[in-house]
Amino acid sequence: MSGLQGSGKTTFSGKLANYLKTKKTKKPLLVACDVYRPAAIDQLHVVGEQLKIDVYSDKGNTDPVAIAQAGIAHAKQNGHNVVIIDTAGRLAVDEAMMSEISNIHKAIAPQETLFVVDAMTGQDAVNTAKAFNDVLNFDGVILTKLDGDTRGGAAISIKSVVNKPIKFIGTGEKMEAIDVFYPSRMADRILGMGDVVSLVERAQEQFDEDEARKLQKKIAKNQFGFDDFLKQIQQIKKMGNMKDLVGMIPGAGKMMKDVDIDDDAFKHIEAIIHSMTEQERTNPSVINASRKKRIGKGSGTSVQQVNQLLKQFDQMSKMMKMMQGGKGKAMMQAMKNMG
Ligand SMILES: Nc1nc2c(ncn2[C@@H]2O[C@H](COP(=O)(O)OP(=O)(O)OP(=O)(O)O)[C@@H](O)[C@H]2O)c(=O)[nH]1
Ligand SMILES: [Mg+2]
Repeated sequence: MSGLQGSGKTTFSGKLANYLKTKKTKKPLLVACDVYRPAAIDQLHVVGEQLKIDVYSDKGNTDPVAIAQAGIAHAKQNGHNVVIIDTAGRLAVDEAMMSEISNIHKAIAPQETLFVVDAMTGQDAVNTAKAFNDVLNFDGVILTKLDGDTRGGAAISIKSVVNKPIKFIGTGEKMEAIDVFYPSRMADRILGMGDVVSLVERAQEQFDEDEARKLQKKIAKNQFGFDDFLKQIQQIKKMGNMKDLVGMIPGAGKMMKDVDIDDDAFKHIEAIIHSMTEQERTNPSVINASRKKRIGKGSGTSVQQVNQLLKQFDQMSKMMKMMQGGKGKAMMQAMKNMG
């Protein structure tokens, strides 16, 4: 993994390891080759712990080439079949960084050398890409931070200058915020058309057929409670942050550009549900005025907010019940009533 400081190498190393582990059932090892900042090594360990992926590091060692080689040996001994080597970046292209990354590259001859670049750096990204490519002749580009305001126009320039494919894009700080790069989608993005295809894909990834079937049964039996609701929220959250998701809806990205979407839009809802007792969650009809007061207090919200959630929940339960019964028309009417 090569690239300038802060471009997102460490983050992407984690994302890629996670992607390979879950989608391709590989057993990756992350190797920390940043010998300048002890915090950089810790950062990779934090990522590894979070993802339950092994990390190899050697804090006392100041030779990144030796660490990379030892990392590969460690992988062989421990049954890993992919090694991802995270390297140190510098603020700007300089000789020291180039010779360091080039030495690592020569010593380990990786199957794949990736260049990580921050999409927000705009046309500067092109010069950096060229400098790294001259030294490494890398195999592909990773474009990070595409969740920001940038449209990613640099993608086109980079491709035209180094003529290497863009392989993945990073769309957020979370470990799930990684997408395979599709030129047509990028073209749509640059033209501001949103990315419905990615949105549907993300929804499909999080969709759990068993859970859905269980849920259906519960709805049919009128047993859908707040615990199930909480589970649904958690699934939506796994799809990424709200601003990302909204940005994928055609037209919405532009419209919502200046609207501040709380990354944790469900915070209040979750707090309210967490303040309910088991009985209240499974049978919300027991929630009377004094219980509402208690729940509001416990969750740091107001009785109005509790009321609002209860009302929404009630409407949602009715709607789900209608969907079950196949009463399409009644459902449309209910949706209209909800505005
Ligand atoms: N919004 C957003 N932030 C990102 C993305 N990728 C990385 N970041 C953030 O960018 C910052 C720098 O990322 P790192 O992965 O530490 O960058 P690095 O290239 O390893 O930096 P050095 O190790 O200092 O060379 C961190 O705060 C990340 O959370 C992305 O796709 N979107
Ligand atoms: Mg790093």
